[in-house]
Amino acid sequence: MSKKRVLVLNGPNLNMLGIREPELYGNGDYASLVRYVKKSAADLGLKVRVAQSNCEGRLVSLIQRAYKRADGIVINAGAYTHTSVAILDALKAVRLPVVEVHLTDISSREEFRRFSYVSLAAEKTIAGKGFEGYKEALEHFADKA
Ligand code: DHK
Repeated sequence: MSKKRVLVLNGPNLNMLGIREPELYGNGDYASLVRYVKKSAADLGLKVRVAQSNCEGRLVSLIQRAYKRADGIVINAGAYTHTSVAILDALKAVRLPVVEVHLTDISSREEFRRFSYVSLAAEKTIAGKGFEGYKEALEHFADKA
């Protein structure tokens, strides 16, 4: 059986990990997150593509590109989580299973972070577990037959 292909997508400011608010997001930088995701995927027997963009339209295009090229999407849309109907529509358009990830617990932060458009397209949301949340999201796809 061929390996499942998962697109791991990160939105704005996640490239600033290690620098941005370490008390919230931790000390690990974006390169170490990418390494962690790739290692987790390899351990789970998944084929992974990891991408990051600060631009909403670019994220929409990357989601569209996943159509017929990926079996699932793991997404941390950063601040676009709370604002982007365009990203929600793209996730719905490609009809792929989606797991939403957040490094922090968005339900216990500012009021404006409590609502997530991405959740409306996601099978599962994992928040507040740091890098480990990405591994848990990949496990969701590895567990599926
Ligand atoms: C990342 C961001 O950049 C924020 O805008 C979200 C999310 C939370 C995270 O916890 O990974 O509100």
